[in-house]
Amino acid sequence: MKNLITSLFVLSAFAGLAASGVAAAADYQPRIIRFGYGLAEESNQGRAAKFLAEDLAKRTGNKFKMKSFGSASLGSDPQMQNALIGGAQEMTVVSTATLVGIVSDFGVYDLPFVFGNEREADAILDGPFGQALNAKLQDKGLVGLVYWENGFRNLTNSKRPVTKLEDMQGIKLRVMQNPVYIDMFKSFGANAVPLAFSELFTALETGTVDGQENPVNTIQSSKFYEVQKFLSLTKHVYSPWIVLVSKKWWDKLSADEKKALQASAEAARDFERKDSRDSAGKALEFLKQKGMQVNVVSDKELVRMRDTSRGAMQKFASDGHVALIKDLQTNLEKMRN
Ligand code: KDG
Repeated sequence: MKNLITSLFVLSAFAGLAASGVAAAADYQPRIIRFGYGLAEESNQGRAAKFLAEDLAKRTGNKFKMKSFGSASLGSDPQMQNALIGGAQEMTVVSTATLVGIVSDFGVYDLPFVFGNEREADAILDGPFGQALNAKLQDKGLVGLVYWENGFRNLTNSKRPVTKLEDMQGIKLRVMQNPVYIDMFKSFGANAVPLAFSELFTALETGTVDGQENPVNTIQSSKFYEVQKFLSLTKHVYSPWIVLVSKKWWDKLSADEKKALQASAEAARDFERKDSRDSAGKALEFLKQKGMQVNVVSDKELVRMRDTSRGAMQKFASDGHVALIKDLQTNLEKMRN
């Protein structure tokens, strides 16, 4: 009898320990991160989001569990920005062009023909200029961690090849919801139609708009080749993405957690830029194989476009951004000399 009682006691002790162990395990909740983005899962943006989640889990021993939501399933870029500000979502990656309603200075990255190549873009974005711009997000409830590459933007449309400025006359061209893009394409003679990215494919498919402009990686991953015939390589703007964190959530993190998140974001940045650049050439070949008629716009015509778009730059400058533009130009001149 005595042994039976002892065994029962030992068993119940083990059960208690096991339960408390399970309880301890159940009590441990990894920090959940909802990371929203606008492009398809199979895109440079989606691959970088996956890389970030894996790197973060590895770097922190699964202390963070990042769940990625692509194809604007958590909302458009502006909607996700607002969700972060309100604390309803932890992270996103968005186009800097959609941030101008929160910090108008981000419109400087939308000015046409500013960056000559990716090297210049990386140096400005990752250097003091880009970091100073990021700092302006903090009192708006956002933390900018790093910039990723959307890339150099090119024109597509269903009407005709754009070989010269005049070919844009009357084309209903979807642009991002951003005054610089609207002013730029109006100056080219296009009928600029601001529209959220998530509505773009349907707008092209139904003929609501005739064309759009995006990097070749996006044209491929968003299947625009299915509804666009002509691709004209202009590289008229270098477009960054920015990885954002909700400041409400960020402020609850420890110093080590912030350090880990920043380090993973930087590792994902380096992965994403390489992936985007390695993919761009393949994307262009893919688009040709899918039947897109591709033309390279001549330097002479690009100079005409740049000169014609000066009005958009001047309008942006006159809206309180003269010093910002001068600062960017000084940084670029230093790099080029
Ligand atoms: O959510 C989509 C954005 O991240 C970005 O791709 C936007 O380039 C963009 C566009 O044309 O809207």
